[in-house]
Amino acid sequence: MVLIQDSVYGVAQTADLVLAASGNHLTRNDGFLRAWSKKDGALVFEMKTPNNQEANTVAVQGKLAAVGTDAGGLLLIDLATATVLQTLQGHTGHVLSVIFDGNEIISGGGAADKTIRVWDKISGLETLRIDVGARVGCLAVHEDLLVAGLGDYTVRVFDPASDDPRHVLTEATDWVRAVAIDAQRMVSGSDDNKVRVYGVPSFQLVRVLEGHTDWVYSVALEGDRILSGSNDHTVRVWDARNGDALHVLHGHSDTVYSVSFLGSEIVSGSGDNSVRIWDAETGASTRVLDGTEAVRPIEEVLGATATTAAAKEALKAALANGDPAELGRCKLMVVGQGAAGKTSVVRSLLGMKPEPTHKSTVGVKLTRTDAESWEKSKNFDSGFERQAYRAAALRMAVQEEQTASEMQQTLPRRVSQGSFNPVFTAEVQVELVPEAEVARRFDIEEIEDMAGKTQSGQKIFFTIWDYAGQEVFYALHHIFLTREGGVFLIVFDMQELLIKQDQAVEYLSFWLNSVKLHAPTAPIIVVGTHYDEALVDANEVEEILVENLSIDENENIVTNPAGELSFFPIDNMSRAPGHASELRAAVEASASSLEAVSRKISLRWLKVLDDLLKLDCDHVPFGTVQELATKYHAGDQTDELLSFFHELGMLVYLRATNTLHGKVVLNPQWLLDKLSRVIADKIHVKQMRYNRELQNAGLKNDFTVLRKRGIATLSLLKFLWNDEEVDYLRKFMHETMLMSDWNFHEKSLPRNRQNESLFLVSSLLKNSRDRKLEQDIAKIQSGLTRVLDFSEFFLPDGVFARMLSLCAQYSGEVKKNKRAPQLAGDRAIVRFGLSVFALEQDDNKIWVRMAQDAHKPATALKTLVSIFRGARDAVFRDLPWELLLQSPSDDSVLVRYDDMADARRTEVAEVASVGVGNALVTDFEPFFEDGSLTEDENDTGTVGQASIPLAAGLKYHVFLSHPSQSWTSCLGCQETEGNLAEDAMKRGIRESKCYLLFLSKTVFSDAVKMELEAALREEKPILVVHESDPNRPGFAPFSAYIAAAPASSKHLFKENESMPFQRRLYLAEAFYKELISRIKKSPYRWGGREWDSRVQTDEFAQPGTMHRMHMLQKRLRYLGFWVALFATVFARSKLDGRTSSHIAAA
Ligand SMILES: Nc1nc2c(ncn2[C@@H]2O[C@H](COP(=O)(O)OP(=O)(O)OP(=O)(O)O)[C@@H](O)[C@H]2O)c(=O)[nH]1
Ligand SMILES: [Mg+2]
Repeated sequence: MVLIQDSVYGVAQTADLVLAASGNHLTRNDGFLRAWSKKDGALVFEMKTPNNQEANTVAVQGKLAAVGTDAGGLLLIDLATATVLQTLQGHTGHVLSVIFDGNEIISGGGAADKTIRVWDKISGLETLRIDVGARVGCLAVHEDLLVAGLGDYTVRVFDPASDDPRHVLTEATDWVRAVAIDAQRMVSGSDDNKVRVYGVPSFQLVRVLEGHTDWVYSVALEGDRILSGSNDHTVRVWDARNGDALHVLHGHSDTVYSVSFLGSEIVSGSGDNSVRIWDAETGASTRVLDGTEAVRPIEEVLGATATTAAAKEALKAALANGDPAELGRCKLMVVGQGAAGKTSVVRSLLGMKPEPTHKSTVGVKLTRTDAESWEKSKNFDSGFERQAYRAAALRMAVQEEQTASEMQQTLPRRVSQGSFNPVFTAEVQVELVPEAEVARRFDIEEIEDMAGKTQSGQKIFFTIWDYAGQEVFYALHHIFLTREGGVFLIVFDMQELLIKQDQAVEYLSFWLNSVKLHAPTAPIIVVGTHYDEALVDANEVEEILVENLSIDENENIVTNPAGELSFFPIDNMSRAPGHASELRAAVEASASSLEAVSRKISLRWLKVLDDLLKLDCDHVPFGTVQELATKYHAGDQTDELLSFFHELGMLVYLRATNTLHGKVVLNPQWLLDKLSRVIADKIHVKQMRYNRELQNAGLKNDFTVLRKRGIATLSLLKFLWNDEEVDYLRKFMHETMLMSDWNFHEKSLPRNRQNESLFLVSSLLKNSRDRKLEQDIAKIQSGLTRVLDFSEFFLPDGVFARMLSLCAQYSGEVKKNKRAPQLAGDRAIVRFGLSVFALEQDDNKIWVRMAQDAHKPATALKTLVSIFRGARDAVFRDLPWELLLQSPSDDSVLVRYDDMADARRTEVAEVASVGVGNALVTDFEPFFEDGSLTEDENDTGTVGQASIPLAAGLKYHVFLSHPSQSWTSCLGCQETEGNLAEDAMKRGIRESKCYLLFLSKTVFSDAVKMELEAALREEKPILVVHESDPNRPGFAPFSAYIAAAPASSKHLFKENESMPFQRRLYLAEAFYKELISRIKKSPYRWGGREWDSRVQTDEFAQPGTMHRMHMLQKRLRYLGFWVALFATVFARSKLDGRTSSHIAAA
């Protein structure tokens, strides 16, 4: 027990307890909540505020206390166990007032916050926020009326119907610091020294009580008595019926900040650091409490704790509602140069003994741990049971007094407009665990045990991703460095930094940039290893880091309080038990600061994860997860829950394309191991090269070709992947642009394998040491030259390799004049048919030089820029870059593309060049022969149209559904407004061969529903195309389309039958190719004819990386029709109609 040394700002009472919240304005760090037994005045509870802020206000409900502190702190405390049940986060400044209202907590913020917030007690979620625009001095509630006394001199009365006050009372002439309300009256106290009494529910002023000689800080109501406490050091008791002053209570020697009235007992708290209890009848002070009283356990006052039956009920309710749980998981990503000591740092964190020999990590190594003990955890579980216990214990603590039936009703009902927590909806009760299993699976006693351990901010489990440092693995980074759920450790060898400063600094800079690019807000902890080396001086290292990398200015970097450093020096060879303790503490603190880590999720999500992990598979189809989620009424959240678990490093779920999205990798290590069998560096390759099995399989030569030239045979891939999921892994690598088709003759293959599929793994290409390639590049007489300039930030590893990959793919698809590209890691010569060009990377620039005699150079360049955008998007969207044009008349002049486009638009003659001086606009005309370059995604180019006759009675090939913004922009249709009149729409559909629907987020408007019905009635074939880019505004997960589709046509929407659309010039033709091949494979016969050989498929056939299609509900007559359809669509045909458009035959 400690003497109260600070002002008592808030008091509250129950029949048994008196509570006081205190703090110190001067020290600002001494907040306490205390409670005394009323019976004998014993001190039964004492808790320092966990955030070290002064406690301004307290409310009590049974065994629960709510405390508002400075700096936005609002805490729900279980008095019985002295634990913080919930930390309610949201207020931005001091919390000045708090009250309980049934299952809700209502709080008011001070001048920096000016809001009233309503919180759900169980979930801890904010369910309503009212912005009142003034300091909220005090709150009171009676039935459905909420009263707030404000700093703008008003009292406002709210009801649940609206955020707008029902009454605004303006009688006070200064701050209103106090309000109280019951069925008959509402009382306010203000800085004009007056207490005002209003009638309820009229809120008419009844009388003004005068007597206080200074500000009125607090008021209370009990029956016909009014109580007020003031800055004049007195407490006054008034008769509410006539306004008579009954008692003036003298005793406090400083401001009375707070009063409470219950039965015949008055409690007051004062700036004289004491709490007084008074007899309301006599006005006598019966007890003075100052914190020095004898101490007794609170159980003696509160009585027995909950029963097993209550625990069971609480568990059932928590499961049924899918109560919120804090997952408490974090992804710890360890990166840095090869042999920097990354794995050793992980070992230090885990308390493992030093490993003096370097066993280089392959790919990425995952370790799971919990932070409390920093021990490797053997069993990786979802934490579902633990979280269910916690939720149940929380419910028990929060809801003891309520009956089980009420418990089911406690989830937020009033989620307001802004819906702060969209994931958490529990209108439907779900049996997460069957009744019979509950008893078997859960140990009810655990809940009772847990009652005291339900603090928020529990221990955190880490999934440690130890990345290999060798450069070839960087290609994997964009896939596995995640944005929100993780902390980064950038590890470097301090000795290396001191010896080879330039190189080490360059590496560190690369890593800092990479992390900034992939996770712009993630905490970064920089770790310097080899602290044991004699040469190493941490201050010298710090100086180098500050000087060369301005490491001290990077706000994401966690500073090391010991020695005031921007990094954490460590000796990984140390056997001292605590040698990593500072690092551990920094990791834990950074993790708990992450929103994703403390985010509350539903137990339903956890149950989905739990079921998935129980399957004990390396991977499952997305559909499996969807089914599970649907079972637990979270089907519409499948995508979100998977993305969340992905961010926290628990599984791998990528959404960029259908293949990626179609499989959820539950064991990331499985995927990482498979990938790093192909993308391996030379240390690991050595072991493989002499592998018996490889020789026995006759693949030694294949392996050499892969290592030397990045070309893999299918047999080799099968061997490396152990014949497991070869198709998926191939597609995975394709779609993450790690691999592309290699459609060229390979002479090193034996004759009997000449037809085998080949692939290019461009990240294995080494920088050129090939004189021949250099000479060949030099020989190219360059025509148009364009530069992709990244010098504003940096050019991450992998962009160039991906460009090569895509170029090789595209080049292999062109039939005419096909020749294999000549490739190296930093330069290449590629042919797109008759166009030859050179690609070169130097520093932060990529140079693209078309040969002078290139066929259609402007078109080829345009395709290349589109390819680059594809590569950049795969690596990182926000990567800044600029497109420069080299003057055809003077090699030394570079001009920004945007400047040039502007100049042409505004018809000026000259434009500033990147260096000095001006350039003539007309010189650059050859670059603009094929239109604009800036956004190929709005301009998918032109494809020759097939002339396909239409049957009699038909006027159009396609009726294009209500064109959405995204659809029209990608097709280049003109924007249309309004709807077609119903009969025009019906006529249009009747006169069209088919109906085409492009799915985007808000597709199912009434107009589209009508069209769809009309098309169904007319038995028109319906073709569905969907937005496939999750980063576009029109994107929605497929489940959302299905959910939104009208019942009559739901059966049409199956993901595997819709064709994904990608907005890339170089992919446009692949779209047709896929379409045609699907139709070829289709079981339908076309009007009795087989595939119409007259259609020149080659014209359209550009094998692509993707695409599934089709959605043919009805038979189609002619294949040619489809060709025409897409030819027409992509040819930006004249569209006719308003919202709905008909695309005429060519
Ligand atoms: N003396 C000393 N040696 C260290 C320290 N940290 C790591 N080493 C040694 O440095 C070598 C490389 O350490 P690793 O932890 O395997 O390096 P890594 O960064 O994981 O390497 P890759 O996985 O290949 O990228 C090993 O031989 C370690 O024993 C240290 O603090 N002091
Ligand atoms: Mg390692």
